Amino acid sequence: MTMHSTGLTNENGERVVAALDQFQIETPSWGYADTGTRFGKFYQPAAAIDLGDKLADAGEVHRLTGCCPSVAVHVLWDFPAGSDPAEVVRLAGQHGVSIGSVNPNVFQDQQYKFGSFGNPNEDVRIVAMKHCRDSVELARQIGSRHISPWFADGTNYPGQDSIRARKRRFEEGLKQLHECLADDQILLVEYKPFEPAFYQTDIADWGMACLLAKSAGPQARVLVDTGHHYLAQNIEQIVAWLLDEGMLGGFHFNDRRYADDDLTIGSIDPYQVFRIFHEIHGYAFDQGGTYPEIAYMVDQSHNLKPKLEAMVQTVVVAQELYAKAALVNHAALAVHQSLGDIVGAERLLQRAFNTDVTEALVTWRRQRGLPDDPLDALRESGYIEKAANDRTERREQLGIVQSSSYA
Ligand code: PSV
Ligand code: MN
Repeated sequence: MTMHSTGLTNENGERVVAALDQFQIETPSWGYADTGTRFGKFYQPAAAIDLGDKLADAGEVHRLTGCCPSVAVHVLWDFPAGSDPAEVVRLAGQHGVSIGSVNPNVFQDQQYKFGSFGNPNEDVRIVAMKHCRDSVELARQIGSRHISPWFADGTNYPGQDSIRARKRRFEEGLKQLHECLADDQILLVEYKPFEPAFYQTDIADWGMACLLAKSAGPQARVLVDTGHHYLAQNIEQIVAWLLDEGMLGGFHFNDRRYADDDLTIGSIDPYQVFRIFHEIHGYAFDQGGTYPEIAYMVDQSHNLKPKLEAMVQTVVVAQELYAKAALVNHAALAVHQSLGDIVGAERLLQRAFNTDVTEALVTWRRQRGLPDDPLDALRESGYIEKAANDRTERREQLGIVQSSSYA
């Protein structure tokens, strides 16, 4: 058997390299800043203070991993009133990254107590629409293709509002928002079964998101946040259905043990992530090797792990699982499936999952001038210590107090 320089067979080595070459992951600006739970925050001296720090950190993650060229931004958090979009683009470029998805924020202000697009009050719906349209315009100005609103809308008690009326308001709102997209922009519709609404969320699952995206228009797709599912839910089945419907727009990667825990991807159930990637590779195989356009994004809250380490770890684990899933032999799988050979079929998945792809990843990185182990390289670089010193000094100068008040 001929061996590839990756330690795998030639065929498998090529599969891994081809898979990694088209797998890019967007990191979120909010993953670099101090975050907490509703009980409080534990501050980190190296946490980003402003967008400049976030872009610098994202640039460092891309420099180490070679696969994170863009950064997701949250409009209210990253573009305070008066900020200059051109300056943000320039700053991102300076750090070797670009601005990726634009996330409007229609959940934070007092006026959104009863929702945004689903709010019974038309005045609030108009304000929410204006903010979303402004976000689309901002995305256009900074050359960003993905508009990624997340709606915290819903109700907390039975009878609080008409579920059907809220659905209609969403249909109407998303249609209107879709109208102002540029030809190359994509509207991502994210769903979540609960929180902060605890009786019903207006876009509670993939089916609702898919219906709304279809009725909004041809440039709307569904965004699968891996943490936004009930525990026993089969996420890869959802992914397979969305792929088949041509409606899978992107992912927010994170892992969870209970609910929307925002833990790092693969930390709890790596086989689940592998199975999701397996569906994507299988779909591409059926399309003659062409991969669908999917925006892979991280959406995690690194409260206890050092933020940069958590981000690099996330990216490396995602690459590893994506590479493992690429090892499934789809032609052989189809034969086992047609014969009803359940054990043979499953063994193909298990063997791929259990294959050590470390050497293959190292080879891929060496060929691109990247460090063999991005996490070790980060730890040895002194970047985190320097950021901690610089940012602590800047906080003092700016009078920023990292108090442990409730978040
Ligand atoms: C909501 O839980 C969510 O997943 C949305 O994507 C938000 O934009 C993000 O988290 C950050 O709060
Ligand atoms: Mn999300």
